[in-house]
Amino acid sequence: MDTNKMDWFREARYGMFIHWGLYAIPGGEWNGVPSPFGAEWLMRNLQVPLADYKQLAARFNPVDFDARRWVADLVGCGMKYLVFTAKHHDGFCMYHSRVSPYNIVDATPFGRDVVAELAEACREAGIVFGLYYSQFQDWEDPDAHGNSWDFPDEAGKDFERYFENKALPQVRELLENYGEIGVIWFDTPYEMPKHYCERLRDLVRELQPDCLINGRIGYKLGDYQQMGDNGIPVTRYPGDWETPMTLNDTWGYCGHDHNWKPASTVFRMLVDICQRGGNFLINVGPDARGLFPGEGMASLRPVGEWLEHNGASIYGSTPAPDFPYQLGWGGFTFRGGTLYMHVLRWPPFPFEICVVGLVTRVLSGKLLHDGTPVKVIQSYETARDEYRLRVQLPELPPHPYDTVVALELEAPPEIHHA
Ligand code: JFZ
Repeated sequence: MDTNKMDWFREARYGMFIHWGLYAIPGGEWNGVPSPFGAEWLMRNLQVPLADYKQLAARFNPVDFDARRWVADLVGCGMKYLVFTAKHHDGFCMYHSRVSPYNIVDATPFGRDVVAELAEACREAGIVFGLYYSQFQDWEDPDAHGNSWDFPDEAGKDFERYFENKALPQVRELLENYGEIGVIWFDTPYEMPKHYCERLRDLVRELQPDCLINGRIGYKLGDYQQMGDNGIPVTRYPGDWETPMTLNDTWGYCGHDHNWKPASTVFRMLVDICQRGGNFLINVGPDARGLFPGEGMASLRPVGEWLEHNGASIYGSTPAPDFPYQLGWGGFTFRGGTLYMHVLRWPPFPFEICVVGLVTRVLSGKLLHDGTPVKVIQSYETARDEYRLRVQLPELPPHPYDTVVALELEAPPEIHHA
C-alpha cells in the first residue's frame, strides 16, 4: 500500500470508535426486554417495528452533547484518531443528509449536525476524523439487507435501488461535505455483490484519494485488514490491520452492561496489538444525553496519562522480531533503533528479566517514563548456543500496569533461534 496514505494510520496506532445513534435511547432494552448482543442491534434483535423505532427520533435531544469535550476526552485518553458512526444498520443518519430525511437534523428536536461538529472539533485538535457507514444493512430501507420483519418479501427487494438512492449518494455527501476524512469504515458487507463494493471504493478514491478504506468494504478492496470484533491475532500479523474492541460487551450504549474491561486489560490489549503490528480502535458508546459512560472512561484515562510519558513505545511503533519464547512478563515494540520492553508483570526478587535470543548489542537501557538508567548484561553461552539478555529492574514497578524499558540497540534487532 502507498506509504504516504498509510503513514498517519501507522503513526497513530490507537484510536477511539464511537457508536452513537437512536439506539442510545432504549440503551439495550425495549419494553423491559433486554436486547441480546449489541445494544445497537436492538431493533433487529427484538424485531422492533420500524414505525415504532422511528418514534425514537422525536425523543432524541442529547442536550449534553459537546463535540469539543468528546474530542478533548479522546485526546486525554491518548488516542490519535476517531471513527464515528455516520449511519449504522438502523439506517438513521447522525448528519444532515440531503438523501434521506431520516437524520438527526431533519427528524429530531436536537436538529444539529453531529458529524459536522465532530469533524470541526477533530480538525481543531489535530485528530484524524473517520466515519463508519453501514453500506449493506439498512433496517429503514425496504430494499436494503436486514429488515425481514417489516419487509419480509426478500425476493421483492431491489438492492440496486437502495444502493443508487441511498448508500452511494450518502457516501458521496459524507466525503463532499465534511472536509478531510481519514478513513471510511464500512461494515458487514455480507453477500453484497462485488461490483457494488468496487463502486464504493472507486467513489472514495475519486472524491478523497487519501481517505483510507477499511477491510469491511469486502473482497479485500480495502487499504488495511479489519480483524473480527474484539479479534487480536495470536502472533505477529503482516501488513496493516486494526482490531475494533468494545469497552464493555456492546458497541452502542447499554444501561445494563457494566462489564467494563479494567484498565489493566486495555493496557495489555494495546501492547498485544501494537507488538503484533496492528492498530487498536477501542469503542465508547455515549448515552442518550451525549455523555461518555464514566465507568468506561475510568479504564481509558490511565492509558492516556501513561502515553504522555511512554507514547514513544506505541505511536509509530512496529513489531519487534519474533523471540523464540513466549514472553511471560509482557512484550516488545520497536521504533527507530530502540527496543521497548513493556513489563506488564513485574519479576520477583532479584527483579530481573532474562530474554533469550537477542544477538544485537544493547548500547543502553533506561526506564522510558523518566530516563532512570537500567543495568543490562548480555552474554553468549556456547554450549547452549544461546544469546542471553539480563535486565535488572528496581524492586517496585514504577507503573501499576505497564513499565516500559527502552533498550537502545547498536543495529536493527537480530534474533537467534538456538
Ligand atoms: C459489526 C456491527 O454489526 C456491530 O454493530 C458493530 O458496529 C461492529 C463494530 O461491527 O459487527 C461485527 C462485524 C464483523 C464481525 C463481528 C461483528 N466479524 O467479522 O467477526
